Amino acid sequence: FLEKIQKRRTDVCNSVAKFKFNKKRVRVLSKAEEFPDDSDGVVYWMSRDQRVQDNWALLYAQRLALKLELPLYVVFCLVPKFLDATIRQFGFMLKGLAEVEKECRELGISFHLLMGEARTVLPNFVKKNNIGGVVTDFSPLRTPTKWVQDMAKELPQEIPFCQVDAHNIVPCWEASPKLEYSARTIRTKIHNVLSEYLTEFPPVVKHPHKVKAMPEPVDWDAAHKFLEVDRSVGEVEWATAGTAAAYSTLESFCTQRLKYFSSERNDPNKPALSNLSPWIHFGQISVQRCILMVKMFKSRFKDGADAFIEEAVVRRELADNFCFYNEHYDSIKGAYKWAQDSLDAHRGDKRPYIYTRQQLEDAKTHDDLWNAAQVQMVREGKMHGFLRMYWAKKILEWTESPEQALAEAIYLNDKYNLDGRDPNGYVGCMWSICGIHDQGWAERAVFGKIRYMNYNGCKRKFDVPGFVRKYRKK
Ligand code: FAD
Ligand code: FO1
Repeated sequence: FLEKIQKRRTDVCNSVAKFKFNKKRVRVLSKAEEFPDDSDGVVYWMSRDQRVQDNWALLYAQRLALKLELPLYVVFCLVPKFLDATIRQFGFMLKGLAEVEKECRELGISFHLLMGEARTVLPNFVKKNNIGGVVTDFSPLRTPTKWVQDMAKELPQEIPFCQVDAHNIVPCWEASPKLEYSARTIRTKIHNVLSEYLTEFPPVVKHPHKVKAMPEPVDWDAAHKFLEVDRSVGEVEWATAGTAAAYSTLESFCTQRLKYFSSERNDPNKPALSNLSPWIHFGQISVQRCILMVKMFKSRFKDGADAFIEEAVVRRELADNFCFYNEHYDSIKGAYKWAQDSLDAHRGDKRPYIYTRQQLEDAKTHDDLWNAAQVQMVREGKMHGFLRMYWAKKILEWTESPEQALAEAIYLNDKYNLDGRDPNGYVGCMWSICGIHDQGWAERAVFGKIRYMNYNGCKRKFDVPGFVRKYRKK
């Protein structure tokens, strides 16, 4: 599987220097566009896309470094806290970065883990190593966006600084120049240009231009000590961090689950999902790679492949579009007017149950299916996609207000899911609780026109007692 992928890259071309790089993936963030003459290196400031191969940002940085005959540095700036991430997510991320460090060393690329926000640690690194230009990757979320904006201010003005969307197949700013209403409106825009962007990747090659001295190995213990996070959340057994494990998950998906993906992906008792979201969230695998691989199986499993492309391309890029163009992407204020008005009109409706954050977190509601879904998320770090909708909608029904419901859903989703703290998550919670990317439905108590889901609806779709038995609280 791995050899097949590596061969496909070198078949495309044996070096990114000769590859026709699609400039629409790049945004220049600085006034400066040219490297100062006496530069001693190029930096790729890695953040969202934490992998070496199949990474358009790293490929762009290497292409510049090869052209200017300069050494290449990859720098990751570790923050002590990130939204509600715990040791569970940071541990997974750091293990994946250790694999990046190893792969960089083998390619003669200098990998550095700096501790602190980029604006406090990266400008010094740039000066100390006389770096002539910085490339970074793209996330539409407000915290990473602020990191990039602050960096653009802190970097010396003569240093070119650019951003590459290495996460989406169609770059977010190319897919649409505005906030899209639903999957229906963005789908056509994406499919119209997909063939231009869904290309093979050239390989990141062994870098010929040497840094003065390769860095000391990263002190991963110091990195763990540096974190100021909740250390009580257990690590996840089923998912091994890193790109190698991501590839084997992709392989098992294509060979064993893709054929059921279309028909059984909404049944939490059936092994039909790709299970790729933790590695996709941390950028340890490229969605573009996943799609290229799934397409190789399309002749055998057409429905599965089409359904996967819809989810992993259209739905995922729609989530980035929402967070990129709507600053209130995690607030009721970010919902459509019809939804805000409808939730307001039912603000005074009596809630059938009211639960506190602690009761929700401890899976102590009256609903055994909801509790089982919560236990699955806490225990395995990944709640089944179909259940996330039911789970979030019940939180709307069982809390004082839509604002509180959204806050609880986001808090729990970000704290326990490995794939949390992601545009997909904010959109998932907003879709469930205030109907973004959805239409209005028959008006009812509490929900207003927000799409309703209930226990009996789940019983019609899958074996609820079977799922409850698996995740009963120990
Ligand atoms: P698969 O069904 O195999 O999908 C493959 C990939 O397609 C996913 O990894 C994801 O990148 C993308 N995808 C699938 N469904 C969606 C969707 N509805 N919207 C956007 N992209 C999608 N996804 C996250 O990545 N992080 C989250 O924190 C998250 N929270 C959610 C919260 C709620 C309330 C809801 C309703 C959905 C949430 N989702 C989230 C979307 C979806 O549930 C997960 O992406 C999916 O379950 C991840 O598991 P998988 O990779 O096995 O999914
Ligand atoms: N990005 C960083 O550049 N530095 C970090 O220390 C960091 C920690 C982190 C922890 C959990 C998590 O889910 C994401 C984290 N990210 C970090 C952000 C990530 O790279 C993406 O930018 C975000 O997930 C937004 O898409």
